[in-house]
Amino acid sequence: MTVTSGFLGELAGVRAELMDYLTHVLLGDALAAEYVILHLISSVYARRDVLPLGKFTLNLSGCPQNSAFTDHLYRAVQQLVPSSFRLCMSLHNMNSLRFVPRKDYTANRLVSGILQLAQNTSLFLDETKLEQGQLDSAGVRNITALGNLISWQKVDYDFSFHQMEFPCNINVLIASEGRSLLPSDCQVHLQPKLALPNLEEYMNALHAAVSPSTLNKFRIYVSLVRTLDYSITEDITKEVEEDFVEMRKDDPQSMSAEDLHRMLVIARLLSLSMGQTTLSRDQWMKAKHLEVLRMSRTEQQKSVNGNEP
Ligand SMILES: *[C@@H]1O[C@H](CO)[C@@H](O)[C@H](O)[C@H]1NC(C)=O
Ligand SMILES: *[C@@H]1O[C@H](CO)[C@@H](O)[C@H](O)[C@H]1NC(C)=O
Ligand SMILES: CC(=O)N[C@H]1CO[C@H](CO)[C@@H](O)[C@@H]1O
Repeated sequence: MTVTSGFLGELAGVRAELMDYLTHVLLGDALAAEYVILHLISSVYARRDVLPLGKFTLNLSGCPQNSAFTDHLYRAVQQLVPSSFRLCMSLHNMNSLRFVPRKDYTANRLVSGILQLAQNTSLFLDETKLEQGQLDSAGVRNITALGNLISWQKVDYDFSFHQMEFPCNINVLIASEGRSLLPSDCQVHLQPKLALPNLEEYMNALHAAVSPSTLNKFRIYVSLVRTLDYSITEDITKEVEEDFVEMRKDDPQSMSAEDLHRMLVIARLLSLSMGQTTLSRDQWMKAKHLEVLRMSRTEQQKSVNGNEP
């Protein structure tokens, strides 16, 4: 207990160091680093009917294609969490790998599938490896299974005559270049701030510069804040509601109920990332600010893509 309370005192400092490290891994993009931290500390903490609460699937779009960038990003994630799995979403993989475990009645055993992952595994989906071509019907079923994992945090094991549903708690990080085949809770478009002559050298130097004891602090930080309980007071709920009405006053289109829901998820994760177990006015404002920055990027991106021939 003393270890934990001692660590809580250090938490802000560790978070700042982790921010700095991830910003470097993300080629100087601090906003993307913020969202990756929120993603890493997310966890399904309850289910309301079938809806899992607490998950935060992140679509990191704008990742350079034909580059080792995603290899290095995965390497960083892998070092921060207890278990992780990387799936390259090539057409070949999606058409030929078995995603969902299936009961083989002849051999009388369960044939394993990719999505049979241990609880709390971080799943890294690399869509930058997606080439032009056709998904066959098995591939489409596989993508559907992946979509179900992301949206409902469950895998339906295939017992031929029936399916058995296995709830899971898997953080999914999608690295995409442009279009994505999968649903997500939030999309942040990467804006590299560095022009890199040599990615390999830069990343190797970066990984080498982080000491094992620093990495260990990062790991403790991520696992610890993931388990914190969170609640929101009536006063702040009221303030958030008033704020929502205010934001929609001038332009109701600018903010949907879904946007509000996402902002509350972000405010929750942001508070937890600071070791705060209840929402403060300050964190609510910060969450709103992050979202404004993120959405303005998405808008920019839309207009860039819209201008393409
Ligand atoms: C992921 O980001 C890309 C790039 O903006 C976008 O085209 C795609 O629809 C996104 N996927 C989802 C469902 O968020
Ligand atoms: C998964 O993570 C949650 C939250 O961090 C934790 O409460 C739970 O014990 C973990 N489960 C396993 C099997 O590690
Ligand atoms: C849900 C599922 O696993 N669907 C298919 C994924 O692809 C393999 C290999 O082609 C098929 O056997 C599965 O039926």
